[in-house]
Amino acid sequence: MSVAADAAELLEIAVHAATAAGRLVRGRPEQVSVASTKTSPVDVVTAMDTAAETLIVEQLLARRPGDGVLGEEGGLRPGSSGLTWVVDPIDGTVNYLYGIPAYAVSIAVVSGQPEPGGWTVLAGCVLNPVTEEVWTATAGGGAHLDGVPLTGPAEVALDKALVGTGFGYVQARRRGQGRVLAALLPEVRDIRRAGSAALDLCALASGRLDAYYERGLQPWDQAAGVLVAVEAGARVSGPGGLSPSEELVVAAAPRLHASLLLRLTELDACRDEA
Ligand code: LIP
Repeated sequence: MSVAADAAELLEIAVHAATAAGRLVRGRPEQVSVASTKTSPVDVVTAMDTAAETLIVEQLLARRPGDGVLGEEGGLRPGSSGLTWVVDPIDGTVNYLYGIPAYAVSIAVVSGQPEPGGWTVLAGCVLNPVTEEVWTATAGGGAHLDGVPLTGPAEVALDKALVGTGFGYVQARRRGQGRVLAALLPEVRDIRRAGSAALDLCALASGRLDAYYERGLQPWDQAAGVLVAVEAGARVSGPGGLSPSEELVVAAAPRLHASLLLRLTELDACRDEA
């Protein structure tokens, strides 16, 4: 089977699992409560995050038992096939907790090390259970929204750019992000904080944002969304133009990407404030 066919089959498996999880998550109980917290008291996990991840892992391993899985809630489960699924069952958990309809199921499959910079993302999908929009991409195969090809963000000047961003869960990180945001705000069209990196990267790929940047994204927050943005034609990098990573993700059309990355570097965007 050719690489493209392999990728198409992997994508079909991802979409199938995301659709099942989306159905489960959409059945949001009236009262959603915090089951536990992680890196800080505001970094929350709900019972639905865990239930959705369990369902996704079952679906993926039923089709591909030899693969590994890196999940936001369950961590890394190594495989023997050389492929690893990178899973965020609910990206935008705080939105989910508050009933804000901006959260997503994000599933990607990678070869290589299951970490940004060490992996090659082969296929990915991001599903918004509320709008039922499904963004998909395969490496070299382009990006689509509900099957329609995406052409990516427009090239605009920084001072005309609608910029998406987000903030971490730890105070020192947020202080640093607030410093950068305060400097950038008067220099752009406006800022949007939707609360889900996966949806932000897909919004960029769909031309609903001109640029996006965020420090602190975990592998599962960015795996599928970065592939969708890249395959739609955006330039996506980390600091210094290297691979996108937890340090920083910057995404936009090539020229805007260069000016935003330069400005974020000047603003020392990768420095937290103790
Ligand atoms: C969220 C990201 C978002 C970021 C939040 C959080 P989660 O992921 O998608 O961009 O600003 O702090 O990391 O925790 O909902 O999976």
